Parts: sequence; C-alpha cells; structure tokens
Amino acid sequence: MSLDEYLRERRAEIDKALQAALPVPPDCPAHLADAMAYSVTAGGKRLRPVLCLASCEAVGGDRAAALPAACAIELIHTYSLIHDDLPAMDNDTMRRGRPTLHVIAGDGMAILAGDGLLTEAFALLTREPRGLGQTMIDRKLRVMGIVATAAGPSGMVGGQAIDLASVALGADGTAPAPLSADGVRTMHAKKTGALIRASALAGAVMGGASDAQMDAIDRAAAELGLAFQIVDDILDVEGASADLGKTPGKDAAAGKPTYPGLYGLEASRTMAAECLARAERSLAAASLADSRLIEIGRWVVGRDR
Ligand code: GRG
Repeated sequence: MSLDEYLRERRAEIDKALQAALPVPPDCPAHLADAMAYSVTAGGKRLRPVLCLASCEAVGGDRAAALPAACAIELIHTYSLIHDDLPAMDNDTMRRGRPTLHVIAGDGMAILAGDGLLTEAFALLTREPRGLGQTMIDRKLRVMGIVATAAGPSGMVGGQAIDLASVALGADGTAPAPLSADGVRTMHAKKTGALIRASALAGAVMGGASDAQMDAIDRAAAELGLAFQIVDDILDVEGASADLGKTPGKDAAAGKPTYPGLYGLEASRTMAAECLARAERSLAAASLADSRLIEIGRWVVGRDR
C-alpha cells in the first residue's frame, strides 16, 4: 500500500471514530455540540492520530487498541487550535480552510467548545477500549498520564505560556527580551512537540512496546516534532513569498522568532532533514525502520501544507 493510500485509510478510520466520540444532544446542549463538531470535522492532516496508530502497528500491536487515544489526542489538538485562534491569543480568522470558531460562534462559545473537547478527550480515554484485562487497563492508565502531561502546563499549555509571554508588552509598554535560540527550541518542544511525542508514545504503549522500542520511538518523535515546527515556519515564509500581495507570515509579522528568521531558509531546510535522519537512525537501531513511521516522517518534512 502506498503512503497516500495508507493515510487515506487511517484518516477514514479516525474520522469515523471522532464522529462517534463527539457528544450529542440531549446530554450536550445542541449549540455546544455543533460548535465542537464544526472544528473537529473541518479537516486537518490528522498527523497526530495517524502517528499514534502507526506507532502501535510498528511495535506489532492491534491499532484498534490505540484508536481511542488517537482520537483523544486529535480532540486535544483541535481544542488547542480553537483557543490559540482566539483574539486574546493569536487572533486568527481562518483555520483549516474555514472561518475560526470564535468568528462564527463568538469568543465565549469557542472557549467552551475548547474546554469541552479537552475534557471529552479524557472521558474517551477512560471509556475506551472497553472490557479489557488488567494488562490493557494498565496501558490505558499509562496513556492517560502521557497525554495529560503532554497537554498540560509542562507541555503544550506551558509552551503556549512561553509563547504568549515572549510577545507581551510590560506594564510600561516595554517589549520582552527576545527568546534565545535555546528558548525558542524549548518553547516549540513544549507547544507542538509534546503532543506529537505523546501521540507516538501512546500508540506504542497500547501496542505493548518494549522499553527499547519506547525509547527509540520517543527519540524519533521528538525529532519529528522539531522537524514539524521547522517545516511549519518554512511554509509560513514560502506561502507569503509565493504571493507577494498577501499578508506576510503571521509569526514573523508578530515579531515571533521563526527558524527561517533565526537561521535562514536553507539552513532551516537542512535542520529539518537532519532531524529526520536522526529519527530514522533511532528507529533503525530498534529494528523499527520497516514501519510506516519513517514514511510519516518523510511526509512531515516534505509536506506543502
Ligand atoms: C491554546 C493551550 C493552547 C495551546 C495552543 C498548538 C498550539 C498551542 C498552537 C498552535 C499554533 C500553531 C499554528 C503552531 C504551529 C504548529 C501547529 C500546531 C500547526 C497546526 O497543526 P497541524 O498543521 O494542523 O497538524 P491540522 O489542521 O493539519 O491538524
């Protein structure tokens, strides 16, 4: 099966499971259910859930066991995008090719839809897979911890806090000191890297990975998370330069440090390729080189959106 076919198949499974996981009336008020569904069903690459399933398969697991975790992580990712787009954060009006949720439903409903997706993610993690023996129950519990840590103050929320503080003016109107290159790396490792890492780890745990496989997948996923961010920054620049009549990349315009801004475009491309090479070496050392994980890494680095 080609990677395109593989992605199509996995995305179809994920989308079906996401649809089934979304709360519905009468338990959930209809307008809140609609708001949550609006953002979850808007599309997106589904990178994190695909990675979760691929990682489970890579260690010889049954991907059905990882599907709830894959969906829970996509719910959390979608909540983070909704909140990130709010006027109090990045103030974006378009996401996944649609007007952002707060534009169509208002700030309050967008906040609540994000809150709902985050909490529903953990409800899903506790609820499914159902009817398991003790080994699988232990794995579920471990996954909950991995996902909570990655999404929380030491992970994604912490990274977003660093990001917010890096551009917030002081009470006297002074700009904060710019983040160092290490600071930028830490911010991204938390803000976007942590959930990508958790996606791969959650799949590996549900698939019954050995300690050596967990370690290799963790190191490879950390590299993939960094590569993802570097490529995201490159696409931001290239998207702007492809059509000079358009608004320049938002991060650069907001004075946020980007990889092309720090290192230049060519060096950024080289850095992303080096991350991929290190990820491949980690996986190969644990005999995981034949899995879909490496192809997914190449897709992340070679993507155009
Ligand atoms: C609000 C707590 C809180 C956190 C927000 C992830 C995040 C933290 C903000 C997103 C800001 C952003 C656009 C970062 C660039 C990298 C990124 C996460 C892009 C979006 O992820 P994709 O490309 O999106 O996987 P799709 O739509 O394909 O799922």
